[in-house]
Amino acid sequence: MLIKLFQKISHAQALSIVLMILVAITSAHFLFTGSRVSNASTAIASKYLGVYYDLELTKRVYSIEWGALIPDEHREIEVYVQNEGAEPLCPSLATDNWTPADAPSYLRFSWSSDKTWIKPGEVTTVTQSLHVSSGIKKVLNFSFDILFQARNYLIMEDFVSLFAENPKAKMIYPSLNSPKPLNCSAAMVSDWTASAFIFTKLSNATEGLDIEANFVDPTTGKVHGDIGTGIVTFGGPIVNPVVKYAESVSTIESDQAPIRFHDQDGIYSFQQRNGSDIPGTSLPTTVINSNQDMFVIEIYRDTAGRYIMLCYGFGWKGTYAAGKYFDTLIYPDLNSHTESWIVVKWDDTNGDGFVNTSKDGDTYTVISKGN
Ligand SMILES: [Ca+2]
Repeated sequence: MLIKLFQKISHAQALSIVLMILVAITSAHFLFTGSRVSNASTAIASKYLGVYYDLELTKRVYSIEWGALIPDEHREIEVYVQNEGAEPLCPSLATDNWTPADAPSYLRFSWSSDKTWIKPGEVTTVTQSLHVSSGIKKVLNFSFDILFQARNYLIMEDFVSLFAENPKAKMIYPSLNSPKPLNCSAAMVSDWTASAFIFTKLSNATEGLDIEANFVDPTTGKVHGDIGTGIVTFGGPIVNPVVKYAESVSTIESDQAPIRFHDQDGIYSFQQRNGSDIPGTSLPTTVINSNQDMFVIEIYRDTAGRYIMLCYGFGWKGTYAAGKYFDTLIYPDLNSHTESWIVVKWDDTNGDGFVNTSKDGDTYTVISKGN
């Protein structure tokens, strides 16, 4: 019918009819929504990140045009982010400078990335999403900055992607045997018991002992596994050669763990990788394995690109407490754990001689954390 109508009128008349229809549709749209939102974001990329509109990496992104938005609309814009640095990076996006200041109460920005980590030169697709609240009433303009940031260290929040869902995850147990690699002592069954708190969260892990040459090099204490392997192990440097290697001052720095065990004449403490003391972490051996202990949980990436998670206390109770602490207080709230390492003191507050969770009466005090 429309074609027949057009045949009976001039070209100019047809054009004006089309315009009238368009205006009618647009007006109806405005009437229906009651408001119209349009604007853009300034894109600010940190050093070592290149942000592009195209996969060929020819058009750099300086701003994101959100265009016209209506209430309850969800808009997604994809960009390509390249690692222009020399080491793997984990991208993360943040927002800043919202105008008006209360805009985040009706505009929700979120983002996702195809890859958690991008190798040097590699590209990941980042999807930016903006959702407009259905309750927005007034016509307004907005603007905000999008900060493309990156970090080169791991944080607890990465646990799911780097360990729990990693098809190349390994759980290495310090064996009860002796002799062992690096002259480590025989471990205790409690180190294994503590491991269960994490092992149950790993969907694809293989298990092995520190005396198995395909898990740990018997001469160096270095773990085996190609890039991307996620390794979890419990027990400290006295019983665990993986930890002993990671804490040795003779180990190359890029293979060293962030935190180090220190024994000063029977006073145990934790130090940073650079040898500086961490205040508040000293405990005499007389209270360890009795009613107090101190433990560390830490994750880092080694030179070969393996992800490593170490958990241990000064004594066996501290190691067990580390497992319970991760299970009950870190894992359920991973998103708020942006630290690479955490040192916690355990107290047997309910005096039963056993390691209980905080709900069951014992006390856990965060002494220090960082990345
Ligand atoms: Ca207790």
